[in-house]
Amino acid sequence: MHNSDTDLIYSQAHKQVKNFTFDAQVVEVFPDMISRSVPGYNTIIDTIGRLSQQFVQENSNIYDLGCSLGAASLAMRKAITAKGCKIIGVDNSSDMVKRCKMHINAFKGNTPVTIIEGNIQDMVIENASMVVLNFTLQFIEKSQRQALLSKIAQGLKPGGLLVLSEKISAEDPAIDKVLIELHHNFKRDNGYSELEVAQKRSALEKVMLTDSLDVHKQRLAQAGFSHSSLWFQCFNFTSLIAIK
Ligand code: GEK
Repeated sequence: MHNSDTDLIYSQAHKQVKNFTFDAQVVEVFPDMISRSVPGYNTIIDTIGRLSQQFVQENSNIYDLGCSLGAASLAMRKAITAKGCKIIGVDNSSDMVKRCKMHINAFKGNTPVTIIEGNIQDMVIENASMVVLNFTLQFIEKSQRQALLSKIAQGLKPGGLLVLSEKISAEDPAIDKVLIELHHNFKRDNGYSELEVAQKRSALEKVMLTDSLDVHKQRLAQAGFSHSSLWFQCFNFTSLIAIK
């Protein structure tokens, strides 16, 4: 039995699997899709809330880049105690932005949230005490990732925090294979069929390109972050914190 919010996008055989996009069909099932596909997603969202309580400074901006339906923005809005702050969520999918605005307005909170439709690569980041890239950098072209991280570091105040969550590839192919298999098992355990796992993999192949943990850490150092560390890993899904 499935209800209408269940992700069934790849449950039937597609003649040709198109590149994955964040369209209306995906938006409809997104909360179900992300929690059944990303191990630790809820833990990461909760922790982003906790980190915001710790790191958000008074009279500063908080950015949620690639905000989808605003889960991280909502977690931060609930947790922030600092005064005079503004949360800015950005996504370039108009279907996501439409639904995100409804979602945000359905909850109350003291910190104002503005949702903007746009490319995070064109956004000005300024007076920021916290920036979240929760599984978004992996959709940016590899050659443009350094520039984006450098811009974020420049827009952060001293002591400001970046949360960078990414699906990674392991340097060692033998380990990579094990992590991928564990992830596919996780999806099967969450009710995805063999066909769904295979078709989703091929839809993401060209639009989601993963880096190793080392590459992420080097980029963060190059961008000007003084400290960075992995704080979460489950299989090939990770989250890092970096402090300016
Ligand atoms: C969450 N952070 O639930 N500019 C703006 N948005 C973009 C861009 C871009 N260049 N590229 C991709 N996106 C969310 C989950 S999902 C991750 C993030 C996933 C957006 C895209 O439209 C989508 O909404 C989001 O980044 C990635 O905490 O689905 O694997």
